Amino acid sequence: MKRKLVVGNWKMNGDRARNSALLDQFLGAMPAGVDVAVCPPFAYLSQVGEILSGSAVVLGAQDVSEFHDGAYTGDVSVTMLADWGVRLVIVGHSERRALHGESDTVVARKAAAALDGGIVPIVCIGETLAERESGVTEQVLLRQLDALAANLSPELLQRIVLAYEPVWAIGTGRAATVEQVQAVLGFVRRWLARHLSAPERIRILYGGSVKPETANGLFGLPDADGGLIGGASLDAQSFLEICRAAT
Ligand code: G2H
Repeated sequence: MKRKLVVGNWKMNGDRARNSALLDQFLGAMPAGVDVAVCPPFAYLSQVGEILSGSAVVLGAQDVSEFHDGAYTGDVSVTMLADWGVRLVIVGHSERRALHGESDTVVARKAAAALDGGIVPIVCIGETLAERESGVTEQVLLRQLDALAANLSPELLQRIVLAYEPVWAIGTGRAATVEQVQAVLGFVRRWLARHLSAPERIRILYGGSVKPETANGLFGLPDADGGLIGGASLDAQSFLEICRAAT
């Protein structure tokens, strides 16, 4: 069985004092047997990278430009992320898709840029509540996944991490049921099988209001290889409990 991966997505939260207190508490009790990463805002990558150095926790980022350099005010390139010691980057989070108009193609290009710079992209996919209720969940996922296959060679595709995050379960406290999650993860795994020679090697995470109480059930699913954790990753005890559930 693959080792599970638990990623804390801090979103636009934190400050120097809180970051340091959170990580001190977390690192002091971090369980073995699970891969863990945290993705602070860009502003704190340097601080968090220093705190994590020498620990087993991987430094991640929340976004990357699809471009390598140039006149892209406010953007951060993969080379810059690598310079900070970043090894994982979230791309296509639904908040970026919805609030910054990122299309499936842009998301796929960001994943390609990350891989080109030696950083593993965690590509987020997921449907909105309206899409689920109108019965088009699989079509939406297929559209998002097909954009990846159109922009990444099978060799590159084999190196990504996927995160299924139903938009209606993000930050709402309304987690998807284990049956709903497994149905989608199984669908994604079958899509991977059509495109890759080793689909089982891809890690598929679940994200969306994961809490210590729900982590065990989610991580026990046949196709769940870990979690992308937002709100609960800002509390050291909750994040520790979720990481323990993944061991
Ligand atoms: C989903 C998740 C982390 P939360 O966005 O990416 O956040 O756990 O707060 O729903």
